Amino acid sequence: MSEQQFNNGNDIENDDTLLLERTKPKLKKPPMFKVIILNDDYTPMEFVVHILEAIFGHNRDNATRIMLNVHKAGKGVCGIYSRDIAETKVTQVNSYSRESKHPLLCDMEEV
Ligand code: TYC
Repeated sequence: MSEQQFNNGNDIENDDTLLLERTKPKLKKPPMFKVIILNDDYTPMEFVVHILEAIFGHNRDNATRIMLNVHKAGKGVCGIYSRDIAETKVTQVNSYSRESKHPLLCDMEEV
């Protein structure tokens, strides 16, 4: 087969080189995930603030603001992470809440 038959029309050619250029970039950006905390009627506000500080790294003012927003709106974003980190945080929150006998739940959704 001649070199010409490999050329899809997007290539740059001269006498002795053939540079194959991709039409699409090969790598897609990895998806990112929002970690969402859900309101309930029983988990103490202080426990939610503690979770937001200890697991998501928020300072006390931001943790309190996020907690109060979830209390009013029903749910809210704790942070945005790669799939693995988001899954780990969701497991940490749900395990710690269950161990502490609080019904607090957390989930993730793709951005
Ligand atoms: N609604 C809870 C209360 O009144 C507080 C709370 C806030 C619980 C946020 C969960 O994700 C939550 N004690």
